[in-house]
Amino acid sequence: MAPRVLVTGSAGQIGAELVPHLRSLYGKDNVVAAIHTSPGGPSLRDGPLLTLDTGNQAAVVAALKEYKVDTVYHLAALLSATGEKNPQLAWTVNMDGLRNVLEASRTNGVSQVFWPSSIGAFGPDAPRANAPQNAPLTPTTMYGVTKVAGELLCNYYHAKYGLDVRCLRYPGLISSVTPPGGGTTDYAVEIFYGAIRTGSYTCFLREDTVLPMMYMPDALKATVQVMEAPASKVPRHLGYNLAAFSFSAGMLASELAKLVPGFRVTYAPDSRQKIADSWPQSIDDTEARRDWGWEPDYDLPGMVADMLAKLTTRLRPEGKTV
Ligand code: AKB
Repeated sequence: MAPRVLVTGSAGQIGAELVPHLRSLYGKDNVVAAIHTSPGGPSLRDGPLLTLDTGNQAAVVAALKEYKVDTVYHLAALLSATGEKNPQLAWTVNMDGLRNVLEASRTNGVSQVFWPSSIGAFGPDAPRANAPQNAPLTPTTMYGVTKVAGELLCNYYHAKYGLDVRCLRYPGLISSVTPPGGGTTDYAVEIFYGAIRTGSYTCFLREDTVLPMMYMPDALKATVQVMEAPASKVPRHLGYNLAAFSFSAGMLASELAKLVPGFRVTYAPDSRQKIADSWPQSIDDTEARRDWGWEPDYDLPGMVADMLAKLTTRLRPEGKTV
């Protein structure tokens, strides 16, 4: 039987693609998209859609009951750069929302919860290269603090109440659907818009900044894979390290320039550089591969070619110049 799913943060970077993906797998009526401040795109409107503030536990409970939900993907959160501008709000949105969802879930018969952690959980004490699963987690951003505390809370709910919470540490995600918003890795999406619209881009990170990244189709694949794996294959309820490829801003610019002749990138690092410098450059995801068979499909050239083709079609319909 198909799960009855609630996705919070449906208008966000992951939600905007995860909702249509889950609806294609489980049926439109079985996936409820919850939005908060942003209305979200048309793809959310071909199934149940509701406005939900995850800061309000009673409202979360009401949504679970109304739609007879048994599986929650709790994606509503502030990202790293927005979080550093307003750390108190980041704590409130990211932590109160998670606690409310976990508590509402365990008291209302929800059997599975997915929650996204991030490479933001790492800090300067983790090795820069191939950060292992059990590296010290000492983030220097409020976003990272909420990711570490959130992982611990997920793990607690599993140990104390038996709630089946599953959690991935996503790398920077690159989406052809959702415009970037509030992340440190957003440059890797913005750069495509620059290449297509003006043939140029000013990058807010240094050219040599290397970060772990992943194309959204792989992130969707990993998310569904970890959620559908039998419980015996998912012994970890803290976040699983997850990796696809790592590149520097300069490497991405060069790869794009192969397909967009004359593409020019300049570099003007801002406050987000400090956040990027506190994260590892690459991630060891051996446990995800071993436990539930994780394997990415896209490498850097594959992602760039696909992303460019999809965005070009969207931004320049019928060959018109934007
Ligand atoms: C961000 O940049 O804040 C996110 C992340 C790496 O978690 N994309």
